Amino acid sequence: MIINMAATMRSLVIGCCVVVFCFERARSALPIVVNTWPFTNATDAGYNVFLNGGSVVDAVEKGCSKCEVLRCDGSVGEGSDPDEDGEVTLDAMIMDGKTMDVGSVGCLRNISSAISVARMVMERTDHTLLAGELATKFAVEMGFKESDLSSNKSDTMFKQWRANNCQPNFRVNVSPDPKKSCGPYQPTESTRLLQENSRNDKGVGYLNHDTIGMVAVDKNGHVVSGTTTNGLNHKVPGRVGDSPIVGAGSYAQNEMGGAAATGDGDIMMRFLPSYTAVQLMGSGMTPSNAALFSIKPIIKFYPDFNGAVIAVNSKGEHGAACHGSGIGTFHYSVKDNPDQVNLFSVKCV
Ligand code: SD4
Repeated sequence: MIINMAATMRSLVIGCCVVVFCFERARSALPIVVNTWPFTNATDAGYNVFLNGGSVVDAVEKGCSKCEVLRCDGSVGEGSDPDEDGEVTLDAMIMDGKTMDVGSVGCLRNISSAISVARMVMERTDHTLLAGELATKFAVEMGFKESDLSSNKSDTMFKQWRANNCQPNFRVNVSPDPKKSCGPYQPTESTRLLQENSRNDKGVGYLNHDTIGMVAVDKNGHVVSGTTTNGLNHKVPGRVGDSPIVGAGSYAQNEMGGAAATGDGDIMMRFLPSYTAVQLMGSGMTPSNAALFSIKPIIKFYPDFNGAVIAVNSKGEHGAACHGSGIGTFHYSVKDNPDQVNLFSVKCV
């Protein structure tokens, strides 16, 4: 259910844009830009592309780029959430719902503009996903500059984590005991049961909003989705999350809509929630219900999972759903008029 963030509608100026906390039913107006979390500068940047006559693909790229450059919330993009070795790597994707073309990058090293590299994969190759070191090589060929993605913040996060015996971490069934010690690790003989697969002790229950997921629809109903993120803090080096995976991090299909996810990607990517939400909207479900039903199967298997999905149909109606005490209430940003960004909230189920 979409809820009110205030008893009466309130507006304030955040950065360059007017933000209004909304509570009425999600209306439809095109063009529209919708993104996860209150990253209103990104929403604004995406919508400005439409005002300047740009395409919906440009809108999603520019909107997501804005968060990479601003490091929205101090945690999207470079400079935060290092892996176990202290390195920051990025995941991103962009999907064009008109052509069903996709470009994505996973575990991208040393290139800060991951969403733009993803767009290059979409437009300059016949592939869908490039990963790691060789995705960096591709980016350099396409004219991107290499740079160190770490920062004082990520270095401090890494040092503190090491000082805390590398807690929490994502290792299981290894020795020494990963709940007590840093690596290097070796596999143990035994393996654990699914029921023991708690996620809250990994720190993923306390999201630091290190991902932006965006859906934009132009005035002709052309739908595009995108994501960009540094993934999860202290991830195992080489880890690729849900954000660059088609149907998991985001999905777009004209005449149906678009969706994007945020949260515990290792779990979410097993259920393709963005794909599910878009298909449900295609069969007539409201965006709010489509988002809700896309996360229900996840909850069944992982009752302590934390995550959220935004959904926008091709008419510009939107909704969201979330789960988990680590989020509680999920906020997302919408811009469907030149004057203001609207912030919507949903209580997690
Ligand atoms: C991931 N889904 O890599 C991302 C993390 C995220 O807000 O969304 N954080 O698992």
